[in-house]
Amino acid sequence: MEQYNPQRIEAKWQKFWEKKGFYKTEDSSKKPKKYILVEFPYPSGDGLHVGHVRSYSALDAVCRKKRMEGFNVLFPIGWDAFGLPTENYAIKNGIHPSAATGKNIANFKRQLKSLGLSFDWSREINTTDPEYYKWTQWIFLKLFEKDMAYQAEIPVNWCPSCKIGLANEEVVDGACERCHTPVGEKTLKQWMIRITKYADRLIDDLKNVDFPERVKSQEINWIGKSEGAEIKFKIVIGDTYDNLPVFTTRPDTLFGCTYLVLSPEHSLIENLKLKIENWDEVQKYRKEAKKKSELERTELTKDKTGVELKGIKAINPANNEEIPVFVADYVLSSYGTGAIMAVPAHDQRDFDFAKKYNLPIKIVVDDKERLVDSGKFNGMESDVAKWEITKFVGGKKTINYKLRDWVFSRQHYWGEPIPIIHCLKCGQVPVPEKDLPVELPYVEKYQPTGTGESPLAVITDWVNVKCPKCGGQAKRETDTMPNWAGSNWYYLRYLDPKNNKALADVKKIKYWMPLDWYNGGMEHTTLHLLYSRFVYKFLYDIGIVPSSEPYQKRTSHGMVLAEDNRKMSKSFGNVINPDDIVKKFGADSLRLYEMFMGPFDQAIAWSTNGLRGCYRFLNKVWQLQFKVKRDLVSHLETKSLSRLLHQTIKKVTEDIESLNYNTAISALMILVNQSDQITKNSFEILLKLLAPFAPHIAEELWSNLGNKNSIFEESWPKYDEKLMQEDKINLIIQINGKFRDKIEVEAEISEGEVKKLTLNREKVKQWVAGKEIKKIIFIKNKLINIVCAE
Ligand code: ANZ
Ligand code: ZN
Repeated sequence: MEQYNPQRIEAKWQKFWEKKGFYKTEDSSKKPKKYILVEFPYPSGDGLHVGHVRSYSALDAVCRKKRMEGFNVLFPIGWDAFGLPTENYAIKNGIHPSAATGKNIANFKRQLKSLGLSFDWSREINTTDPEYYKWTQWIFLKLFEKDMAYQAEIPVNWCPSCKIGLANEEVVDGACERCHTPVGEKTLKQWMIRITKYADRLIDDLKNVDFPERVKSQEINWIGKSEGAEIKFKIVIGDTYDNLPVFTTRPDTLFGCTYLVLSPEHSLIENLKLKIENWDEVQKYRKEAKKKSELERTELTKDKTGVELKGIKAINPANNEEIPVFVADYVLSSYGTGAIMAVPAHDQRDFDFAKKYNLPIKIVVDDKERLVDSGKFNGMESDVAKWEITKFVGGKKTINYKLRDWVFSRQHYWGEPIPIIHCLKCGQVPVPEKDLPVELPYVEKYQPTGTGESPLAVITDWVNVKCPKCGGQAKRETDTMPNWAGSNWYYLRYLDPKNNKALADVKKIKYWMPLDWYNGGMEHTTLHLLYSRFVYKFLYDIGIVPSSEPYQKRTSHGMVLAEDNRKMSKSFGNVINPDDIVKKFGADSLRLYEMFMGPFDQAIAWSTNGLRGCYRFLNKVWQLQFKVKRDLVSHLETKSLSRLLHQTIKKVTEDIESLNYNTAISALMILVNQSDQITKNSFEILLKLLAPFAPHIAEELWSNLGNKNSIFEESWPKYDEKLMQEDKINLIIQINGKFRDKIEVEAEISEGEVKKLTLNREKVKQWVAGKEIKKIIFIKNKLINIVCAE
């Protein structure tokens, strides 16, 4: 008997599927459509990770099943290839980023193909291809045209190691998302995108999509909408006055405000320079604050520091009391108005500060949420008092967001050039659409300069151009886009990857969008996911796409950790390379194992034993082909096996939809273990259920059964509710031969089970209490008789 040999069968079927063009997808069809997507990989020098395999195998299983269920399925793949990792890799290895990208893509492609994933390779895209980024630039021009892109001199997060400005989303726990170096600050002229204009819609439209709750809440918290009031305080400077607005979410506590705080960057401080009596001290404090990151400053547990502005006072508008004004770094310049009314009795940070500097602490809301010590508002509910007090002092209701406009320029070589020309006479001039793409010039030196200028700035014959408007001397913008730019809209390009008139044809967009299912990493929730939802809304507003949300359903896979429970990392030497696994065990075992390893959305440590278990299981399926009773007709198959078969169909069908791959596979394992005598028909069903997870072996065994077509041209098995049901019978319980009770049990129940059930029944316990049981007589499907000593 032939042994299971994945190396012999896998390449063969991969070629077969490719030659038949099974995964080429039509852009119109009588079948209902399903657009299923996995986040496209970044082709790094490290090659494919087993984490990629987890996501891709899972969604591949969904696609294969959906095709068998009669859907027109689109399952594309491509490369998200601009950005720092490739640039760093290129610098380190002394090859050009474009050559490095080509090399890495070739490797990734070979690896993905060796897994037998059912991607439609004819739609492959690459974000670094000028024909692709032409449209990334085109979207930028549209944003610019609608005043959604602008330049501003702002302090940005600066990674001293990557020598690059970072968006807030790219700073994780105060460190660079890529290299984990603590982030500093640098003031640079930056391109910004007004994502904040879409803040409300980005929150509200989450109601209409099927995303995991944790994804929704992360996005909502990141956007950080907070409703409050802007209240003006009078600042007394000798005998003149100025006005200072503060943002507060608790105007109801205004009577409890005992001092004001300005952020060190607040412009009022500079304006009061001549009036502040302790200017040197203030100035020194402000310099110190500059060195700290936002995270260090806002840390709740940190020691609060500050300096009073001597010679300056403020007037609390609620009670006209004079209060001191401080500068303190726990107030940020980038939020609200950059100044706060401090209420130490009701705000922890203010409390800590007041304790330290001996400032009055005045309670104004009691534990029943009613106002006290607040003049005519005493006794009012705080929720009502909020807006009443705001009105009383002439404040206005305002909404603030944590979300900032998106820093959209990078001072690096390996990115899409921003298609803007700077002209002394005309200012910022968009590159005319007909001149797109603005191609990235091929240069020998692409190291970051570290000065805050892009390496493109020194390529004078690229930089110096004629102004498209006036024809005068002008310069190209030399910053490039962040590595999130290309992934903002890539799912649209798959619909029409060769189109050179538009980012994609309108009919195709109408047919395929919105996407039905999008799987990707949790770590992209407030980055790519948020950015691409925003860009899609913008495209909707300018009439390019038919709906305002791109993804109907989002799921996220958990990480695959190393066998030692740590993150896989070269430095720990614990990385599992999918190539090695495919070589040794075959792609089917790898895929099956990654689906079986545990709940899909949870982080799971790699287990070589688990992998071996899956390999053994596939061997068992292989052996089963020799046990198939070709002449056994189905109604002679044992009833219990056919019942189990139908139960398994139901389980696998439902579990694939709900991401419960591990339980689907264990159901298949149980079925195989019970299938010692199996009819050809039942074995075929079993193979169809296995096919989404282990497509190669399923196809091979299917063809060994004499089938001429592909198993993937078959339709998905249906279960029969009637056949699934356990037969129930009424069993009679006798004590010493007399009828005493009856019990409903499954027909095939064993003697042991019945004994247990019977002896546990209250009635039976009463009858046999205190008596010795001599023997038990069991007649299958009829009765159980307990014989006791009288
Ligand atoms: C008085 C007050 C009393 C406050 C109270 C809170 C509790 P969220 O919910 O995050 O929007 N705040 C305003 N601007 C700030 C800034 N630039 N830097 C640091 N803190 C700032 O928080 C809003 C609250 O954070 C505001 O309401 C303000 O303190 C503070 F019992 O005003 B509150
Ligand atoms: Zn000009």
